[in-house]
Amino acid sequence: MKVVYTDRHRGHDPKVETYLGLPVPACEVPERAEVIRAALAADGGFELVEPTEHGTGPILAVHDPGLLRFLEEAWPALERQQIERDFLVADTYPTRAMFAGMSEAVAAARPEPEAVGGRTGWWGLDSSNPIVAGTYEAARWSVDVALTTVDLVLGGETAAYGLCRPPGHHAAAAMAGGYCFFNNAAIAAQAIVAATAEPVAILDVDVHHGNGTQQIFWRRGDVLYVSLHSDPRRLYPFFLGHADERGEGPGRGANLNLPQPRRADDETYLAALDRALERIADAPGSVLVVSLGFDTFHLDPIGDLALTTRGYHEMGRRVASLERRLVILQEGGYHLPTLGENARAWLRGAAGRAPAEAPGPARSTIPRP
Ligand code: OKP
Ligand code: ZN
Repeated sequence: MKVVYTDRHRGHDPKVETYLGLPVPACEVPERAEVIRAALAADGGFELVEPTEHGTGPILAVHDPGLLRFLEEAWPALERQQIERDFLVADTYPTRAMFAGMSEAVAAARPEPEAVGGRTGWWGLDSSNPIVAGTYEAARWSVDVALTTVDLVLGGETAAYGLCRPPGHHAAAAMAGGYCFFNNAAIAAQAIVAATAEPVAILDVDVHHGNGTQQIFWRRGDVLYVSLHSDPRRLYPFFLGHADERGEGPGRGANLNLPQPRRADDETYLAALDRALERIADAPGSVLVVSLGFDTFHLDPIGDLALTTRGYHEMGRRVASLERRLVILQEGGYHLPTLGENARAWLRGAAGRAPAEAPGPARSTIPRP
């Protein structure tokens, strides 16, 4: 299987994020992509390819031009104002209650602030999403990784994997958040629709609900979004991801959320996955975009489910059994010691290969006659 990877993600290198206002070591770090790349390179069954540049057109097909402009300008604006710091995080957000009672027209006409602090809140969801000097460039390349993966699959590959970093599924049309700046999977899905005029499905198996992907395609009937995730009553992004969110207008019924119970294991999770796959099999289209997260792992520092490496192999196998072409894009997963093996297991399953270590009792090494 081809793996799209570039080292240009490394400039997005936050050392800290804030958790409830206090600095903590950053979770979404360059080493994530490096351990996955190393595990896949060592496997021998994967071929690494560099992404090609796709420009801003496919981004603007999904995102507000203001978000792109803000992300491009944020760091230079800080430098111009000689605000000395390693990372930028908002502290003031346009929370909906601030506008309560005002007509939609008045609320919608409030202008974007000029100060970079105000703009960061305007275009952001949460304060645990640091922007650093290299964020914009890395986020742009992450989109190019996704679009190059699309090119490979539309060019004839049955499946390809884009090692996107930073991830994307929390980014809405006009909002960054949750370690995400541009929505790689949404941009990829839109590019597939544009190139093939076929409907597309997105399966999101990150532990967090992909609120951004849901928002972008909420009123679209041609892009089905199906997500398994920890119940938002317990986990980020807290305000979306409930089972009763089903899409509206032409998108009515084209959004399926399957919130999972705390510590859900392989068996529980795979049963829910089968429901997700049945829904996708019922929908037209020949390409499936997978938002792939490994923060469902039992040791993940920020997730609360309990999947295992064997579970990932089985998940990959079941997703491939749909017999759709697969554009597999990396989202979260933060337990660095196992991230590489988990990605390897999932992708081997998707490629129809056996798990890396044979299950059951060790086979005899005595040569047979
Ligand atoms: C991104 B992806 C922990 C705060 C976590 C944001 C989580 C974003 C996850 N200190 N807040 O879906 O893996
Ligand atoms: Zn996640």
